[in-house]
Amino acid sequence: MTSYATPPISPFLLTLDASNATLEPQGSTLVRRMSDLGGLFADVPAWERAVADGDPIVYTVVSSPVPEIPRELPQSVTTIHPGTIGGEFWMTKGHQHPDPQGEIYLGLGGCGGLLLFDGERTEWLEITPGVVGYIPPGWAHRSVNIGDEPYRFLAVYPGSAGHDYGWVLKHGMGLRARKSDSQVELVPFTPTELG
Ligand code: PAN
Ligand code: ZN
Repeated sequence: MTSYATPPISPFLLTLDASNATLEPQGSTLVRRMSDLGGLFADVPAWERAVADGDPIVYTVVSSPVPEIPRELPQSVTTIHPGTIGGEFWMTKGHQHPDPQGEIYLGLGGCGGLLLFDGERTEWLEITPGVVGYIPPGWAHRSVNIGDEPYRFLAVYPGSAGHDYGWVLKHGMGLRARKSDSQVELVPFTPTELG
């Protein structure tokens, strides 16, 4: 038998209810409200009004019990609610993996965009139920709900990857996803937006 510094957890079955975004067994749940998304939307006054006007839940992340430690392969289901701030679709904070590691997203419900940025190049992938988006190592990633119903996806990523949110605040994500005549309009970040 292989010996590990941190023993892996035991094999188990995970039951995924895609329409309710529940996992059984279930680990922790993260709730991100509008007030947690400071500095991310271009229209700051519109973001401030949304925070003052009930500070809605923008997205939740329900995790399985697999820990975020080296060699494990954690999973989680993200649900982003529909909405816009100053015309920009509701979205996740977005992050870079400090330990450059790949990740997959499987669409479960609704319609979303996966925005990828490696510091120079941007990619935009649209994800619907049954579609897998691949995030290569070194690409920061953000998810966007581009529909009128909750957008849900399963994420599977290496436990050593980590989550660096400061990278996105500093470098942006290359593009913003805006609603325009019921379509998605991708507009570049302006240099003055970046610190
Ligand atoms: C996902 C994300 C999740 C929430 O599980 O962590 O969708 O997005 P933020 O972490 O950007 O708030 C993932 O990419 N994990 O690595
Ligand atoms: Zn990630």
